[in-house]
Amino acid sequence: MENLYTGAEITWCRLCGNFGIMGAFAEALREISETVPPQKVVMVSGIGCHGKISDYLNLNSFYALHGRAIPTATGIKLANRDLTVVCFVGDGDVYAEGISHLIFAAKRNSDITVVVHNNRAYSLTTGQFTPTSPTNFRGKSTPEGTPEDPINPLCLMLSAGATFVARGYAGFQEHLKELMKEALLHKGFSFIDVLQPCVVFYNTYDTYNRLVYKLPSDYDDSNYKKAYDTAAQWDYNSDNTKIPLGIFYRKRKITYEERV
Ligand SMILES: Cc1ncc(C[n+]2csc(CCOP(=O)(O)OP(=O)(O)O)c2C)c(N)n1
Ligand code: SF4
Repeated sequence: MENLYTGAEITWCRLCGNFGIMGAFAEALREISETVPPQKVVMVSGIGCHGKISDYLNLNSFYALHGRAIPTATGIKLANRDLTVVCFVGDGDVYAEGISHLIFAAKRNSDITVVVHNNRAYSLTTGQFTPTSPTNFRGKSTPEGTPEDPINPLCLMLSAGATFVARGYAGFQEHLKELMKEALLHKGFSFIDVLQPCVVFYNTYDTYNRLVYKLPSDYDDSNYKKAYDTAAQWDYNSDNTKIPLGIFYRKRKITYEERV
């Protein structure tokens, strides 16, 4: 396989979690390139620090509008069913402005993969709070702390009908690569929320390094109720509850493209 990187200058901050996400994806693609040839892959990114991944990887790519990566991706997939379509989106991008698109793509079981760079801040625009920021998060738009509680995106996706629901951590690149391979090969709507520390506006490395753990190898990912309970385990406002990582739920179900 040819070099996957374009050689464009990378302007992410040193130690940004986006490096772990891009590295995991490039390696995942390399390992499944016989099944999923890179020329059949399309990346669709949102607008934000995360979106620059489209500049750095030498793949077919589309910079969508902020919040609109998913409808772009579902359209590409519907019209070109032999393509593997992957969205790289931010938590501000997809859990705020683009939330309805995320819910409907999961509901329809559109055969795309969504990777969320969840740094829990709008970072490109210098640190406003997003739907996953903890209560009292202090940023440019909330100097006295946000008065809102965070959402739990995994519970949301399970409720909406996603057929592959996972959480990864940018600090565990090898583990994230395995999640990405499974997500790309899954037929149906695949969702990976990736904990992505932003070293400038919300540096969560120490907290995550202390709290994350991998789901055990005998975890049953076909059990919906168990998946929901496991997803609800992490209290987004707590610095003490453990954070499970892995594939929470997986199910084969007729896709939107198969139905239409
Ligand atoms: C329609 C629209 N709304 C708002 C913006 C301004 N905007 C650009 S990037 C951004 C924040 C991105 O935050 P997030 O999606 O969390 O990505 P990050 O920068 O953290 O990777 C916003 C609000 C825009 N470009 N277009
Ligand atoms: S501001 Fe945060 S998210 Fe953006 S490149 Fe820097 S560390 Fe990464």
